Amino acid sequence: SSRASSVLGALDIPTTPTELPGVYDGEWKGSGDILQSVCPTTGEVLAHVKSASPAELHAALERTRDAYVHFRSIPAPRRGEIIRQIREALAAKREELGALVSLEMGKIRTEGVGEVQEFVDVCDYAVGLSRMLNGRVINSERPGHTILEVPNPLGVLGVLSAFNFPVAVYGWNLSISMAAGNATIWKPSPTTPLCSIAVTRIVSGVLEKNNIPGAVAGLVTGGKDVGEALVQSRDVDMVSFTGSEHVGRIVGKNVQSRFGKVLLELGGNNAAIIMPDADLSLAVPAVFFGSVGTAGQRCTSTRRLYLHRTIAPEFLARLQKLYGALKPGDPLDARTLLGPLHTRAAVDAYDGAIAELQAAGSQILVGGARFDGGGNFVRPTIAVPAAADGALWATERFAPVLLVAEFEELEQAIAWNNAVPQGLSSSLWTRDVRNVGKWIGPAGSDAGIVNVNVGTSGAEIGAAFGGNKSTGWGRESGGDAWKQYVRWSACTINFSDEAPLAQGVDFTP
Ligand code: UN1
Repeated sequence: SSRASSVLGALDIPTTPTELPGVYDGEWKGSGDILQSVCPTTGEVLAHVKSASPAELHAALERTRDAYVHFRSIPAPRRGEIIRQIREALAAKREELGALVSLEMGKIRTEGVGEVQEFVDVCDYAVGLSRMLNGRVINSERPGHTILEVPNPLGVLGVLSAFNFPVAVYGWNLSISMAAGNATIWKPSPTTPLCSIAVTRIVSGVLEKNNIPGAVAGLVTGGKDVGEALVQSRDVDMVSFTGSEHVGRIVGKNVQSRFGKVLLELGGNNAAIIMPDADLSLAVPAVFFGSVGTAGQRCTSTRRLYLHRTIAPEFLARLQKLYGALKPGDPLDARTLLGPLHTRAAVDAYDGAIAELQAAGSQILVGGARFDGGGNFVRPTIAVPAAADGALWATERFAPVLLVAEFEELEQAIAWNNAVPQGLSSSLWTRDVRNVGKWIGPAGSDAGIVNVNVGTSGAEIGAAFGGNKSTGWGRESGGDAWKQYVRWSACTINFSDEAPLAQGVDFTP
């Protein structure tokens, strides 16, 4: 369609029937299985992408290792300068890349552009970090001795990313990994190959201009077989995986069994708790964005809503009003707030979730059915299950389905917040500082993200991002996340003329 070709044309991506090379390790290639990029809004095939054959994956891994050996010897601030140039190149294509995200993934325009901005932001962070990859000097118990904690580059990072953030999550990993002096090899979701090709073209352009091996930021598109080979390869020192708990469990075990490092970012089943003193004019729109934004397809989407009994009727009336005004539309159209689900399979899963809720006696307040016609559009749904806890609440449904329950005491709501296996994000709405203390303290939310008067989704890059429990405990982007992307050495150095043993041990023969 002309809609698609104008988005693709702006990034010099030819449209079907051309087959695009989907592998980059310094050169573009691809002779493996053909991946189809399908537009979730129209169902049209946007492109055919030639994925990595086993031999190409093998070669790419070798080149990535060589690239690491080259890259680790470049001083970190100089690496930062290259990240700065990547930041500039991405920012220059912010709108075009954002539109591609909307076209291929299906999220709305402002969120597609926002995702590119997230990559730009974390590049800025990584540029600064490149001058702050600091170790420590520790006092030794022995005279004339000093202990250093030294961070060195780790090696090769494998990034396996999900369809829902086809640009930003790679950005978090690549930028920090480059600052740390690693080479990175990316296996994106098989359903968003164009986003990964467009990003890699921009990044590789900068690398090539600076005479840096392209395999510092390699790309291997492909399906399960390519992902498995990456996960099992001893050439990959750390695997950063974003996706389902089911696959994450397999990835985690595999990497662990060869004693590699693994960073998991798995399911979210995030709750918002609304206290009676909350400012509803802020809380209602925040829950609306959290549950319906990205059509409910963020790891951080709001999936559970706990309302204090006294404000529940008013809150629900106001929320339902916002839901009622939502219309599905083309995510490329700047006025659209509700885009499609990413795949037909996701629409089927939505249907299944609604059927499951109904069978368990839940009351459907709004939504409850897909939209007829083309595209993967479904009605955002608010449901009140028969019980306020139990199995229904424990699963992540990757669709705009919000479960609601009422509570009397904050302690009860916190107990429900913590009662699920997942632990990514959580949000409390109150103006009472005593509630805040409970919420962020030892008896508070057990999630990795614990917000107050801020919704569950839409985190900035400054803090480390990630979740606890079955979300996998991984941390990415800001904060201290970089410390996982290096190998640490404890170096005890003796400057003295004697060599005493620690702990006063005497081993004189
Ligand atoms: C994800 O859904 O995998 O906090 C990442 C957020 C975004 C990132 C979400 N900054 O919602």
